[in-house]
Amino acid sequence: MKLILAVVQHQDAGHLVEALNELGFRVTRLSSQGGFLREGNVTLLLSVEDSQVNLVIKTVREHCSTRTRYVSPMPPIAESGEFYPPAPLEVQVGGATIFVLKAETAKL
Ligand code: 2BA
Repeated sequence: MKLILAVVQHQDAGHLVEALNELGFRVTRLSSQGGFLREGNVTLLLSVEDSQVNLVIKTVREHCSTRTRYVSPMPPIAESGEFYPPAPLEVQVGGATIFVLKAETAKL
């Protein structure tokens, strides 16, 4: 068995969970937050057979898009009377960040 953790963007999570359910996968959806952008994202938990890992990854790839975000860096300490606002930093987010871990499942 494998435990798959998939960090995905909110916009993609609904369709992705539907698709995984239609394929027969059980999914737990957790609200999470990225440490860098401090924006909400979604972490999906799936326990699957080893042979199903590739199908899950393929399905995630099909439903998750890369998006561009712009982050405003902290302004530099201003010299007397001078102010140069820093240019926004372009950041590519997604499609998804996936972790695959060995797992044993027990249902109590
Ligand atoms: P965030 O931490 O909010 O990161 C959002 C995006 O910002 C990242 O997209 C990446 O392009 C950029 N980024 C993150 N840390 C950076 C840094 N120190 N310097 C420059 N740019 C940085 P993704 O790589 O697609 O990650 C999307 C989300 O997936 C992350 O949100 C985080 O919640 C999760 N994630 C990504 N890598 C992870 C890891 N190694 N461990 C745990 N969670 C991870």
